Amino acid sequence: MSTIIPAVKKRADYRQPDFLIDHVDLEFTLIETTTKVICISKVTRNGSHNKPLILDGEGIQLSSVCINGTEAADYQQTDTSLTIDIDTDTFELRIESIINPKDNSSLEGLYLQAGAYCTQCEAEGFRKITYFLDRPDVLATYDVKIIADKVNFPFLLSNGNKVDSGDLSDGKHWIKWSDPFKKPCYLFALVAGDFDLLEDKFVTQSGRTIALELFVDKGMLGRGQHALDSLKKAMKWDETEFGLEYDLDIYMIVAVDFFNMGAMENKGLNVFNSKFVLADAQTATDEDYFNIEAVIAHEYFHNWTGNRVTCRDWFQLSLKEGLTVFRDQQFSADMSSPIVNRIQNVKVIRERQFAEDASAMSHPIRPDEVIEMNNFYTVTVYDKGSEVIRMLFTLLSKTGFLAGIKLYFKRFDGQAVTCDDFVQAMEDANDKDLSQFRRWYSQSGTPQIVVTDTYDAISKIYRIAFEQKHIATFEQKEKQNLVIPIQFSLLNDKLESLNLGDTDQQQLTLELNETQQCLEFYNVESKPIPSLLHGFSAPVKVDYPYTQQQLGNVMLGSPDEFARWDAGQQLFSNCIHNLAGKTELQQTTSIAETIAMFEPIIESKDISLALKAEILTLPSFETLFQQLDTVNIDALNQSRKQLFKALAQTFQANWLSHYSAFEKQPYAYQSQQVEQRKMQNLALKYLTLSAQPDVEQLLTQQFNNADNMTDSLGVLGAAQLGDLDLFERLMLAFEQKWHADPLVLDKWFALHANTDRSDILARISILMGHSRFTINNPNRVRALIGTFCFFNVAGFHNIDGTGYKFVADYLIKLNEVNPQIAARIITPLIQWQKVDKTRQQLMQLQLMRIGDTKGLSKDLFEKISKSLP
Ligand code: B3K
Ligand code: ZN
Repeated sequence: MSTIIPAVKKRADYRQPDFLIDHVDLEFTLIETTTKVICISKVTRNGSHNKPLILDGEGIQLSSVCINGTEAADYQQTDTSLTIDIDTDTFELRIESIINPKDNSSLEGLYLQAGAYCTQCEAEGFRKITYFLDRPDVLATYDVKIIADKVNFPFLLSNGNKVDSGDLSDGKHWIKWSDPFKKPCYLFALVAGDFDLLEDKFVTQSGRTIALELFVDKGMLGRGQHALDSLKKAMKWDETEFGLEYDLDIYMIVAVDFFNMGAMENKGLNVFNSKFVLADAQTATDEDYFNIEAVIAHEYFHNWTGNRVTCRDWFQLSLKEGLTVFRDQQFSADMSSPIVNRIQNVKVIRERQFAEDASAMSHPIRPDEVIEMNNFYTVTVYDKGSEVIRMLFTLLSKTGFLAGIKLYFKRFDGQAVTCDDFVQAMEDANDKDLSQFRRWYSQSGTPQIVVTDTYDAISKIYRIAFEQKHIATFEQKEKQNLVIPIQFSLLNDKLESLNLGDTDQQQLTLELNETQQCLEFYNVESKPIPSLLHGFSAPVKVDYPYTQQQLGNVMLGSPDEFARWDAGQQLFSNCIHNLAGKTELQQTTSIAETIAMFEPIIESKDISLALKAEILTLPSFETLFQQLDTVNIDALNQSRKQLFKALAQTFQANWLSHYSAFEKQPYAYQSQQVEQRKMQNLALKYLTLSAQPDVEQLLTQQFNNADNMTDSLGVLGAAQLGDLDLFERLMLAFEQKWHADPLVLDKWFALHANTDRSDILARISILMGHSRFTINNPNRVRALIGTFCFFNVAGFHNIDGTGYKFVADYLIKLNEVNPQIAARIITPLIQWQKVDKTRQQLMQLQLMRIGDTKGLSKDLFEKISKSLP
């Protein structure tokens, strides 16, 4: 690889900062390519030492350095730092410099895109704005003055409260903001532009009135209400559930079109990807509505878990992210269907987190080594991090968990702390030893729980043994036993749950902390079937030698809805994995037997529509992929399609009745309607696959009559799955209708990218030239290139290697524009460990090509160097 090797940072190397900054005065004069930044910091030496002050900075043109009002001469600059020799212990440091927001395509630091200035500082973007101690354990209050042209930038926003403003003679104006809460620089934000503004109020539990302001692109006001409503729900929920109230007098959210992630929790001024703000029935799907509510809540919840108590160093990222994801998941569950939510959470773990654990990028939720911090905003840190918090919630009970949270804020409000500090608070508040549980923070990998059981008909004793197994991960060979809460129940052959305790207790939680633990049950009349891992009580894989018949019983009889869904998924998975290599007759029989087990589900009137739709949805290719050690991609893809089709044909009549079961109502994002649309659109997919004679008519009708995006996309998805010519016609009509709406067009780009046709690469190349496509916008790149990479199995993994090469070519270009997005999209390419040798070599070849790129970013370097053998 052609690069100078970037430095590895280690968690164990943490040292307190040599200097502290407790107040910052910033002044920005916004000019496209020459923005002037004046940063005045009140600096104090931390402890007694004579080390110099070393500030971080990247791509900054330094104009002057003054100490206590006098120009300093004694400083040295490198590409990434400014070292100032100083022997005073407390001083005022004034740094004036120039930056270029217009040419900043990395969307990190201060950038100008689509006529608006915007910042993104987490994790280490503040150093692209000014020389500073860019680390989360330096907490300061900020006063910020922004000066800009008044016509083009009527809104000048920053953190905290607006304290002053004025006009200047040259058509410019200025606004001054003051944030009274101490914060690390990663929570700093500035936005300047012209927006439409949606305003509202929230009265807190203590009676304070908070001004809510939502800034959207001109003309988008009608799409902001759902986000604002979601914010109010989140504010209320955090008061009721966690007793946490908002602290500033104003809460602002700005939606921008150019953004690397979903959103950012800057103090009092959240910046959002417009995808997670804007919604109306015509342009947003039910899923979009759901995600907006969840992301708005997530960023809001950060105000306490992240901002008031923040991270000591970036290795502790899960301190705020794992906890905040857990909080947003609980919120979403309370706002809609808990079971559908839990299933979605688990899919993320099984499809993506297990994949990360099995790859060269495996890391514990609290990583030990990092080259580029942006590479660690991962499903492991976020979603497995949330599962770890959830296990604490299970082990300590809701009351115990909330007591721990209370103590955590009492101890650490206003500080930058560690994951250990968090666990300590949980431990102290509950008087429970969590020393072994702490290993979840330091150990990577997916534990496997092997369950075996025996039944003795004479003594009527049932024994069930749980064993935890840990396989080595790429970066960590030695593993230790964890504390794993396993919730389970036992079913008899009449599908009744056995009583497992003294009282009427159907479910037990085993705290598995040894290699193997065995439980005994007496007076058991016949051999029961265990229903395991209720609610996905731990992020593990469970291995029990179920027969298909037993799985069928768990699916029908378990008292836990998650376990019922999971059993159904295992039934499907087993069937799919066992198809290859069988004769045609054997295949037909096995498929028919599996499908027959779902008859009571599809015909059930008792089961909720949401759960029914989930049970009748096949496991994704990604989930199936993660269940195997080595994968024959073509066979797996083929077998999944085979079962899909058979399911469509066998239940054709049921699909038709499900499709037509509900009366059409005007669109509302409301649980019952959401569930009905979900079922209808699932049925439509199956009807299309079953080659239902009048299906084209059904599709066209729904497409033409749809008053909402969920139903329109439902048609396109079905037509695509059925490989119908109609698909192309409808796509054309869709594009004509939505040409001017980039967020909607992203859905169209993504559908194209996921098409299973031999001309897929030509198709994507043409779309790259589409007038609305630009490599500079992460949403467009994710929609087109990201979708191809992550979801188009046949195209990406084409055995001729063209898919890999295509992606590599693109990533080489994207490396120069936006390294963060390039490093996200490369994920499927570095996950070559489970595919066949031929593909492994083809993938590695492309990784080497990218690795040889001149000017390779740290982001890509880290992933490629780890993944190449
Ligand atoms: N904290 C931000 C993510 C920042 C990502 C930096 N590459 C959003 C969130 O998790 O809420
Ligand atoms: Zn977050």
